[in-house]
Amino acid sequence: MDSAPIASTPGLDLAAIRAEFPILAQQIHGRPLVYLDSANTTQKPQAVIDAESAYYATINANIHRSTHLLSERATQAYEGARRRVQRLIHARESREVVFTRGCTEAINLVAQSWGRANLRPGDEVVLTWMEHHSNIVPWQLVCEQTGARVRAVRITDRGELDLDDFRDALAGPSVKFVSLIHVSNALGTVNPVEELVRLAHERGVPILVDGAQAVPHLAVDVQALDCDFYAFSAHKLYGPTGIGALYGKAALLEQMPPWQGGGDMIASVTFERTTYNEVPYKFEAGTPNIAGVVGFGAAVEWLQRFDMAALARHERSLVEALTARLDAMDGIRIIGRAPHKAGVVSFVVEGVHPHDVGTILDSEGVAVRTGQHCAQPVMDRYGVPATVRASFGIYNTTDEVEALVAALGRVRELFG
Ligand code: C6P
Repeated sequence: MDSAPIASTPGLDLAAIRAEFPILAQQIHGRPLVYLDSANTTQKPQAVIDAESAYYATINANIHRSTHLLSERATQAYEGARRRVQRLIHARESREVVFTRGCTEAINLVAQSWGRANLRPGDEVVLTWMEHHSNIVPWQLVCEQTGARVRAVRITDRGELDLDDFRDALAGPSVKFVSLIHVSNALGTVNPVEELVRLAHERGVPILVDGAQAVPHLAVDVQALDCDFYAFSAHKLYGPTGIGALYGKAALLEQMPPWQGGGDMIASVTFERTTYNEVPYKFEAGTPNIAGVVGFGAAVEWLQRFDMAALARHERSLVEALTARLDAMDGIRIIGRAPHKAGVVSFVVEGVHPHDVGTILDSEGVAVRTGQHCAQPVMDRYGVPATVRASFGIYNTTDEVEALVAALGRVRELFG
């Protein structure tokens, strides 16, 4: 497969893109690597690897706190990355971007800061059955602390949000916050976020959007969406692990109390009284992951070289090609049939546990994720213990879809 020319896709030179990812040239169990696990984490282009290593080789210093030149350069690199992330999601101001360890920490920040300050016994936080555990457990924790409770909106058999149930949930007198996923990591469903934000705002309720699986696939504009918070991770966006961002409307971030204390987040400290730094620094206690932020900025810059509409079309064509091929095979059930999907195809093979499927695919060089995908309620909803999930990134090809289908044939041979 690696010697055949790579089929081109309009607007994207796939052979050139793949050549930028050193890891993709690897053999796994003696076969060309077919990496179909980008929803878990994407591979990194050389530009991102180089940016982190150049940071350590030439700039490394702590930020915001020294007068020497290296520290000034490190601060510039860090704040430059913040502006890149701002542009990526079209935030109004760079101070609306808070760096976190990732999407999970961004959601925990809002739950612990906004939630603890605003939730009272009997209040409701509206989630959906589609959520990743990262957008369930932080809310359960803050509900335990405040006496509020979680309500989950139903999803349909096709894997779409039940809009009537969403409206019903919002109609209750106790709803104080909505937090929901933009693109489902377990089903691939793209939720109509603009509409959902509008409905929440009609009731005067703020809304957080978990964009971990959206930002890599779609052009996201937080001002157009009008969401109050938007959370995502760099590592699903061709950037490093351990770094991500929370977007928050400036007016909300300003009202919110800090959630972690330490260096850099303060204005003045005495034993009698401490005052806090301005937004976003109020939420970035301690020495941050500076190299990670630099890599995050490099990943954003790298991704912005491409036309996001062409990227979305390319990934959609891969989802459609795989769906058609799986539908033509006996004994395969696709979980998640929403008409608007991005990046993900989840399925089960009749009579074979997903982990066994994953192991056989791996022996053929095909890397997929199997399990609950940190979305146990989704598995419960469709009555499956786990699924096999193929997920796509910018570098995947239709040949790789065929490689997966061929490897599934091997599963069939082995399991009769
Ligand atoms: N989903 C997957 O294989 P972190 O771990 O903080 O970078 O991202 C958490 C997260 C939050 N929301 C959604 C929708 C996600 O998909 C994820 C991460 C990975 O599906 C790993 S569990």
